[in-house]
Amino acid sequence: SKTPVKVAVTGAAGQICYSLLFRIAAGDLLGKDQPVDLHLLEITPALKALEGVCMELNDAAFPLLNNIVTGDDANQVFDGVNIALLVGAKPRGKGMERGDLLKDNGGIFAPQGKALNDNAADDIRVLVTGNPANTNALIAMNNAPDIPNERFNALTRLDHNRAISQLAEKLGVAVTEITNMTIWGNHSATQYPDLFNAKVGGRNAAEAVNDQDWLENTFIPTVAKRGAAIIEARGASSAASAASATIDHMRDWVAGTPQGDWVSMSVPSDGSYGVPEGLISSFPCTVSNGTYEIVQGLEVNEFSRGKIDASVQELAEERDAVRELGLL
Ligand code: NAX
Repeated sequence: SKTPVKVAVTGAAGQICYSLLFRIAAGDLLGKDQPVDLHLLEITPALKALEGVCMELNDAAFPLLNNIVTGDDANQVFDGVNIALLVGAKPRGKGMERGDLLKDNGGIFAPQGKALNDNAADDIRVLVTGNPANTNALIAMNNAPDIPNERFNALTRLDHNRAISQLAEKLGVAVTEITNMTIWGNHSATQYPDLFNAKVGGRNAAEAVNDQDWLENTFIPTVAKRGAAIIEARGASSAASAASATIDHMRDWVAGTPQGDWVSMSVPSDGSYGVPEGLISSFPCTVSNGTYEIVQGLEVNEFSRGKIDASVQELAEERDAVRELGLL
């Protein structure tokens, strides 16, 4: 039988992980024939709650779940891991300044980047879900000099999936009819979901919609503010859908994207589409043989250009702020 893949997950006692860990153990991440070891990191006060989650994981008797490692020491928990899903982060409290948020998260993602650098397996792939995801990924990447930069991604797949769902609903088609969706920029309210390069049943999505007012004033803000709408409705932030998107991103990074389609991944920019190198920004990406590439040559019209530039500008400001804090 296959050697188990070691999957590290942080924030393991939190609400996203209450869905995510069970999906991984069920084989949704790496396939129904691939055993997994879960390496679960939490902060000390949450270790008791994590013990409860582990009891439930064991109670599910997942055939693919080979072993569980838990702890509050990143150097131990990240030992030999092949995949790291960095979900745990410091949420923005009431009245908290953005600078404080970046600083608190820097205190998490700088040491975790270093711990990955020093302990993870050579083939380590890192996906950051914890917010501010793009900048947290940038901090981790900059604190892991021995891991190639392209191994650090951030999650914009939930935004991508939300955009597909909203468009399918608008046009009254199945989500499977929607392809070539792109989220550009930051996982934040400035993100840009692009219908000009998306397709519906093979046809251009912006043309199929044929309603610039809906595109600009309903579609984009609905996708960008969906997180707040979930909180308003559920009384808690999106968790199962965020877990599902985290699975989607890493599964596709490992197993590849379908022919003719692409997915949105926040990856270190190589300068494509005018996004400065050194930022981790969302792009349309294809994956084959475990390696992703930014899709080249897409048309960026004037409307799209303005939206992408605004979101990338925000990423640059976040980078400058964490650089000033000495986190890069
Ligand atoms: P929870 O507050 O339920 O869980 C977070 C967990 O992380 C807690 O158990 C906490 O103890 C743990 N934690 C804190 N610091 C840690 C550290 N240094 N090491 C290990 N664990 C640590 O939050 P949850 O709803 O699970 O969300 C987790 C993160 O995902 C948040 O930052 C949230 O903003 C972010 N999200 C990102 C999304 C995306 O699309 N990129 C969407 C969903 C979600 O909002």
